[in-house]
Amino acid sequence: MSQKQGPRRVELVTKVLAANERAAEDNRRRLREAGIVLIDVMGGPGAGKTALLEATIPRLAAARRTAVVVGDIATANDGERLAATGVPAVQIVTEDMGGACHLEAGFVAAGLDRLDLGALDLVFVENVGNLVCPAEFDLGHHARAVVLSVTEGEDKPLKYPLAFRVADAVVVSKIDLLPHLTVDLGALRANIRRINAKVPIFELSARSGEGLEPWLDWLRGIRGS
Ligand SMILES: Nc1nc2c(ncn2[C@@H]2O[C@H](COP(=O)(O)OP(=O)(O)OP(=O)(O)O)[C@@H](O)[C@H]2O)c(=O)[nH]1
Ligand SMILES: [Mg+2]
Repeated sequence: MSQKQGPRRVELVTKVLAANERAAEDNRRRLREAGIVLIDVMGGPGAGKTALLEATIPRLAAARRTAVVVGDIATANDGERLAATGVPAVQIVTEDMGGACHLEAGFVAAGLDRLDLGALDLVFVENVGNLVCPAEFDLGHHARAVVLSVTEGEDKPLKYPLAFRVADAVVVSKIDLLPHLTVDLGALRANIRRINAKVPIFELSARSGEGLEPWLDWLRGIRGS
């Protein structure tokens, strides 16, 4: 990049983030007025975000009226999977809006527009599968969880630190696969701790249900603003 482009690019990025911050504040106000908690679920492609929500939503059903806003670059596959849990699910396809590799607060606002907020306590956002960009955008959420599957490698928290730094919880997913892998779970935990010393870590399997209860307890404990 030439020196000429540098400052202009910085200015543009600053404007994009400032516009996002205003939209995030609007979301926060709307959610506060409706008494809704918003939880953003991030993670790389295939980490198990949708599977985690498919396992989580029915188990919270008695305690929380839940809906989901899910972002993908293309397809409504995840929206259809999540709607099958019986809760309202809004699919955001970013290809229709420039192909963003993350959700922005304005996209989430468009998702909230399509929900009956008066009939909800909890909205999950499943962010676009990406361990980098989603972490840069405030959505007006109350908490953020990053999902990392045991097949992705112990070093990922060190290589993609921002997602782990901004996370309020880390879900280590697919632990049912551990007998087939050589992954060092101790090293993975230590790497998460190097980036975020105090973050709660939930090791679980959406497939077998093992380890889900502490994650559900954490979710139940999140309060709105
Ligand atoms: N064995 C096992 N497989 C899982 C588990 N969770 C998810 N998977 C599988 O991992 C693959 C990806 O799962 P998804 O839930 O689609 O992952 P995702 O993070 O939502 O993917 P994107 O939204 O495309 O980024 C699928 O084949 C799932 O069946 C689990 O706990 N155990
Ligand atoms: Mg998904």
